[in-house]
Amino acid sequence: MEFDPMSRLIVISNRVSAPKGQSGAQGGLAVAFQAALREYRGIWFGWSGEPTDEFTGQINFQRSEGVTTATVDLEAQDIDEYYNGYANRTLWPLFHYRIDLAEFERGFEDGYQRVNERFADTVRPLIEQDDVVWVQDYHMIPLGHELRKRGCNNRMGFFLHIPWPPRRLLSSLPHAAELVTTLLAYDVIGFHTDEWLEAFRDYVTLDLGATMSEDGTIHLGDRSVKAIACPIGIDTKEFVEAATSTSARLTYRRMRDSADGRDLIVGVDRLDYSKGLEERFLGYERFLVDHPEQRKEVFLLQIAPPSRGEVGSYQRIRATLDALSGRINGAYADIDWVPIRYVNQGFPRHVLAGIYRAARIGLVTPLRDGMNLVAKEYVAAQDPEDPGVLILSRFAGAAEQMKDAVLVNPYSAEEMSDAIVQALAMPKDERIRRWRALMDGIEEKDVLWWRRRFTQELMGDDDSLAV
Ligand code: GDG
Repeated sequence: MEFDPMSRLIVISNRVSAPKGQSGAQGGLAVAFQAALREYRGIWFGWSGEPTDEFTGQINFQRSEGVTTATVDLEAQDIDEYYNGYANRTLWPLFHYRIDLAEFERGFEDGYQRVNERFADTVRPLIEQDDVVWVQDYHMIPLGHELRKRGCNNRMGFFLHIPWPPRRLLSSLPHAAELVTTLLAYDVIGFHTDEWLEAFRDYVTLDLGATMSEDGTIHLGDRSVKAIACPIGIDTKEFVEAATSTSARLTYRRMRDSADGRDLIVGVDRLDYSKGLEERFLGYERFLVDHPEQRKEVFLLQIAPPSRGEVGSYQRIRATLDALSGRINGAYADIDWVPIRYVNQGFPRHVLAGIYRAARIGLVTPLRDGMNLVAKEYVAAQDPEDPGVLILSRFAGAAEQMKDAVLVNPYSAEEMSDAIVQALAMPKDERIRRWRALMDGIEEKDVLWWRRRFTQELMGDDDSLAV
């Protein structure tokens, strides 16, 4: 398709981040969308994050630094059923292979459908004839279909930030076929990895009866959809700068001083069962048990800001980790050493960057993860002359790209313990060689690459881009 210079980009996601100016550091994704919206004079639409007594569809527009955001408030029942319900109690666990945690309730399904219809009704009048629409993530799967029903013939893309589950697993979702069929309303569907893409193709060909042409286009009825693997990156340049900023240097010093000559192992994750924190603590405990001579040579700093606290499975994982960190510390601590510093709060990005840089090991061990940006941030923050070692779960989407990390099976405490030993003993030349290869990867495919790769497929606007 030829790029139309008149096309605007309409990004739609559950939550929206307005630019925060020079002082407020933001995640790479927010920065990437804002840059895209400036380039294409677009609008970023989504839920404000706020409740309202009655849904009116009234849009709150804000314009800041060349970016227009448009947000709506949702009723408490919508938030319960759509966000805390279907999105985070049904789809999130199921798509992360946790069928044991998935809750199937008709009320959630109805709420999800209702909110997607409300979003469609609200955003539809904002979409002009030549606009291109890009919908984000599992909260909004049926939105494209709802927009088509409302006469929207624009180019529309969808990106899934979490894994796509295997076919047999997805079949356990009531009305899975209907839900997946709505996805075919989009023109382009993006996943982080080949693995998720293949699982999606399996489902639509084997369960929905779609066919696939040689270039990977999926055909079902009158729809033809391009499904691609398009791995997200971080804003690598910005993160390197953050890691060498004055504030990061101060944090680095503070960490080194408090480490008192010991090696720091760091983990940074939203407090989520998919991130494998329990298994990480158990793997680290295995290391302490198997290598008593190394015990007081290291410590683990686990930063885990709480998330989705209204959902029962998140309350339970939090309680489990409180108990487990307490037990491990009680069992192995000495008067001058504690094995785990477990911190339930978030930190500014430049502080995180300084902590990453001070850490000899980045321990990133999700049980399942669409991509995992922490793995990439850890690499970007390292000192090129003396880099640390990334230990990465095979089940993170990032493992498909980051083959020079020490890859582990997070379910195996022994493998995790061995990987820690290997990383601590790794000679400097091997650390540098592995880090360089990882860094090359995240420099080449950063968040800008990701955004351009997807919009190129959607808008056909940049032939010069290497794919
Ligand atoms: C979803 C998918 C996919 C964490 N603690 C703090 C903090 N963070 C930041 C990290 C990182 C981000 O949050 C987490 O990103 P992840 O990729 O690890 O995970 P999800 O939130 O689950 O994101 C995931 C991603 O979407 C993008 O497609 O990679 O697979 O699950 O940037 O640094 N940031 C600050 N303080 C903290 O304490 N400032």
